[in-house]
Amino acid sequence: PKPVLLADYRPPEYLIDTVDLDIALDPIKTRVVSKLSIRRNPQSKITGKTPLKLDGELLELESISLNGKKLRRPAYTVSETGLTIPAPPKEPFTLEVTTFVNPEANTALQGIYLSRGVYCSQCEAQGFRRITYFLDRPDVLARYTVRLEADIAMAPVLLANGNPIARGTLAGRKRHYAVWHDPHPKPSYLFAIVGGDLALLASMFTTRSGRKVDLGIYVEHGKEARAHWAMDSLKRAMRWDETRFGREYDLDVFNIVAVSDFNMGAMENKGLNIFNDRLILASPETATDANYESIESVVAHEYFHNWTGNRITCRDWFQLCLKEGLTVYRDQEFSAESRSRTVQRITDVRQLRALQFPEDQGPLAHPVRPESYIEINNFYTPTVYEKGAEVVRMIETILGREKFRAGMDLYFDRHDGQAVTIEDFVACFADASGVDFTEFMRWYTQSGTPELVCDLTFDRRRKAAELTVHQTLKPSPGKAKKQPQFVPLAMALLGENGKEMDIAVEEGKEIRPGVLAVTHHTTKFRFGNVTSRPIPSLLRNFSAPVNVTIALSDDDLAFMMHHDSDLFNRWQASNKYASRSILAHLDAKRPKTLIASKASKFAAALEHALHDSTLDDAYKAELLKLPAVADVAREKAVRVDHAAIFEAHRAFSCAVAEKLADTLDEVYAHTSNGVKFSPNAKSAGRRALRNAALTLMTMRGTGDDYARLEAHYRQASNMTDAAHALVLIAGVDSPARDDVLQDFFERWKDDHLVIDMWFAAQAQSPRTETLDEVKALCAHPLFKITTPNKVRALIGAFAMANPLQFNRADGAGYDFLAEKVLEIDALNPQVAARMLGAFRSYRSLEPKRKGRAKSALKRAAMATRLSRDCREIVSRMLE
Ligand code: BAL
Ligand code: ZN
Repeated sequence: PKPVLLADYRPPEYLIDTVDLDIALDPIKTRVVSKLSIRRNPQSKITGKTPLKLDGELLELESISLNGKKLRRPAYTVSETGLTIPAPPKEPFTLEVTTFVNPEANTALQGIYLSRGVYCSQCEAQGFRRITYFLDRPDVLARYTVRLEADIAMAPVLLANGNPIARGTLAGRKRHYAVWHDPHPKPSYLFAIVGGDLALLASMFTTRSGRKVDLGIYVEHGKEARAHWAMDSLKRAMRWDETRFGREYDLDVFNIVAVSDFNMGAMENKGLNIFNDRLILASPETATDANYESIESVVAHEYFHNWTGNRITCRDWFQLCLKEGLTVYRDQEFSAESRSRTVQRITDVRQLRALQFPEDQGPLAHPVRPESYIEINNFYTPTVYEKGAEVVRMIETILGREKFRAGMDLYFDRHDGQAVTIEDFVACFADASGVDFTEFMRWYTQSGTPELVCDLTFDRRRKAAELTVHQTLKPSPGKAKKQPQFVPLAMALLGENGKEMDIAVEEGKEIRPGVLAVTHHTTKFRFGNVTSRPIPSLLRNFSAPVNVTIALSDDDLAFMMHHDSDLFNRWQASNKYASRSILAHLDAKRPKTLIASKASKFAAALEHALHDSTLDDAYKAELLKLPAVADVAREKAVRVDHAAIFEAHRAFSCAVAEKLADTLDEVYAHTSNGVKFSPNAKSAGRRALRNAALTLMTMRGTGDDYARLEAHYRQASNMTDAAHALVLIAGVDSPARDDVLQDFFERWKDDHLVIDMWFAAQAQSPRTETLDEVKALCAHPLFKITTPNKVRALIGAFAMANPLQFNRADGAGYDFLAEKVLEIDALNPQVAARMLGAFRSYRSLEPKRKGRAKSALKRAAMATRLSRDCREIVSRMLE
C-alpha cells in the first residue's frame, strides 16, 4: 500500500454538519441507517463536478438515497474502501444510507463488536468507517443524534455520546430504544455506542460554575464495588482540571463503560469513555497498587481529553501528539500532584527510557509528529505519547508555570471547536510569552534521542569552571542529517559540602535560573564563583528527553546519592552506579573481586539513603529497585547478550543484598502490614519499599530467602503483596513454586482479570522451561487468543518482559513470537502489530541472536496474508 504523507494534506472538499444514526443492534446483523447533511467546504478549491468519496470498510450496503430519492448505479459506486458519488449536487444535500455490520464476527475490535455479550464500539483512528460510510477524518466535525435499538433482555442499557433525550419500548415489549444527542460537534473517531446488560455505579459532580453532572460507571454485574476507585479518581480529575487548567465539563452526563475485550487501554469518546476493564476494576484483594495507580491516571487521562482532544482536536492523524502528548503531560501532572512528584517523575522517566528510547534508536524511530504512515494504528507509540509529553514539559520548563498556563489559556480560547496542528499549538505559547519557538519545533520533526557528551573543567585559582556540551543526533530512518535540538538543561554544581554552589553563569546562557540553553552541536558555558571542585548535577528532574554522559567516578556518584538536592538526580546517580557496575562485570578479568568491591561501596551509599528520615518510603523503594536486565541491556547498546547481562545482574544484586542484609531485614520488618489497606500514596509506598526489599533479599536464593518469600505470599492480605510474591516465586526454583502457582490459580480461576496475573507471572519467569510452559499455556482453557488482555498477559509478557527467555540463544523465543503474531494477525491486526514491537531493538543484539531474530522477521514478512499493520512494521524492521 501507498504511504499517506503529511505533505499531501488537503482540507476536505465536503463537510458534514449533522449526523442522524439509527442503529438496530443485532449480534450478527446490526442495521445502521445514517442520514447526513452534507455541503461543499467553502475553504476547499472545489470545482464543478467534484465527487464525494466516503470511507467505508466491511459494510453490507442495502440502500442509498439523496435528498429522499433512491440512487442507483452509476449515480454511486462502491469499493472495498468506500462509496463514491461522482456528481453530487452543488447545494447542500441529505444523504441517507442503510448498511449492515456483523458485531459477532468482528475480531479486529474496530467498529461495533461484542465483548462478553456487550455491544460496544471503537472508532479511533478509523473504525467509524466500519459502522457506516463517512468522511472518516478528524477535521470533519459534526453534531450527532443517535437512536439505538436492541433486545431488552440482551441490552437493557443503551448508551451513546452526549445527553439522553428519549427512550421507550417497542411494540411486543421485546425491544427498546434510546436516543442520545451530542450538542458538541465532533470528529467521527469520538463516536461511541454501548448496549448491554451492565451494572451501574452512579454518582454526581457539580462543576465550579454549578452544572450538575450525572456520573456513571458501567461494569459487569457483581463488580460495582470494584468501580469506586475509578469513580473517586474521576471526580478528583474533574476538580483538578478546573483548578489547574480552568477547564470545566460541558455535558449533563459523563459515562464510563468497562469492557473485557479492548485493543487499547481506554478511549475518550465524547461523554462516553470506553475502558478496558483492567483499567477500571479494583479492590484490595484483586488489584495491585500499580493497578490502582494506572486506573487513577488513565481515568484522568481520558477525562482530560475532553478539552485536549475533543473540544480541540487534530487536523489530521499526523498531529496525534497534539492531543496525546499534551494529555499524557496533563495526566502525569495530575498523578504528580496526587502522589509524590519525584517518584512520579522517576516512574515516567523509567517508562520513557524503557519503551521510547529503544524505539527512537531502532528501526521504528519516527518523529513525535510523523510525516508518513501506512497504517495509522501503528503510530500510537511511546514516541507520540511519552516523548510527546516530554516535549510539552520542556515548553513548561522553558516558560515557567505561569507563562505556560497563559499559553494553554490562549490555546483553549483561540482554538475551541477546531481541528488544529502542532504549529497552532506552539504558536499559542510563543504569542503568550514572546519567546521564539522556531528552533524548538525540531523536537516535533526530528526523531532520535540526542546524546549530550559533557565535559566539566575547573580552574581552582580563578574559581571558574567551564562546561562543554557536545550534542549528537544519530541518523534514523529517512533522516541522515539532523540539526541540533534546543535542549533546556537544568543543572547545578555541588560543592564539597554537597550544597548547590551559588555560581555566576555567563550572560545570556540561561533560559531561566538553573536552566541552560544547549543550542548547538557544541555549546560552552562558563561559570564564576566556583569555590571548590564542583560535582555536576546535570539534567535535573530530567529536564529533556536526552542521554547525558559526563565523567563521574564511583565516589562522585556515591556523593550525589548522599547529597544531591535534586531527588531525581539522587536516584539517577544510584541507578547509574548500579548499571555501570553490572556492565563492568561483563568485561572484568576477575569479576568476583570487582563486583564485591563495587557492591560494597554501592550498598554503603544505599544504606545511608535508607536511613534518611527525610525521604519517603515510595522514594526509597525506587532506590532499592536496581535497574532491570533490560535497562542494562539498553545501556550496553551494542552486541547485547542477555544471558551474560542476566548473570552479571544476578551477581551484583546478590552481592548488594548480602552487604545490606541487616538493613534489608530491618526495612522488611518495619514496613510489615497490619493496618487496613488503603490505596493512598503513603500506604502504597510502604508496600513498595517492603516488596523491593523482598526482591533484593530473594536474589540471594538461600533456603531462608525462599521461605520468607513463600510466607510473604501466604500471609499477603492484599493483591499487591500476593502478586509481587507470585512473580518472584514463578521465577525461581523454590520448593513452594508449584504449590503457590496452583493455589493462586484455584483462588482466582473465575476472575478473568486476576487470572491474567497468573499467566504473566509464568511468562516472565527467567527459568529455562519458560518457553515450553508458555506454549502449553496457549492451549489452556482460560487463554483466548481473541482477547487482547490474554494475549498481552501471556505472549506479550513473554516477549516484552522476559528479556532472558525471549532472547534465548537458540532463537526459539523469536520463532515462537513470529508464529503467534501470524496467528493473531488473522484475527486482530492491531494487536498483532503491537506484539512485533518486541523486536524493535534486535539490531543491537550480538550477531548470533541478531541473525536469528532477523530470520524470524523475514519468515513473518513472507507470510501471504499479512495485514497492512504487520506488513508496515516488518518492512520497517527489515529496511
Ligand atoms: N485515544 C486513544 C486512547 C488514549 O490515548 O486516550
Ligand atoms: Zn490519550
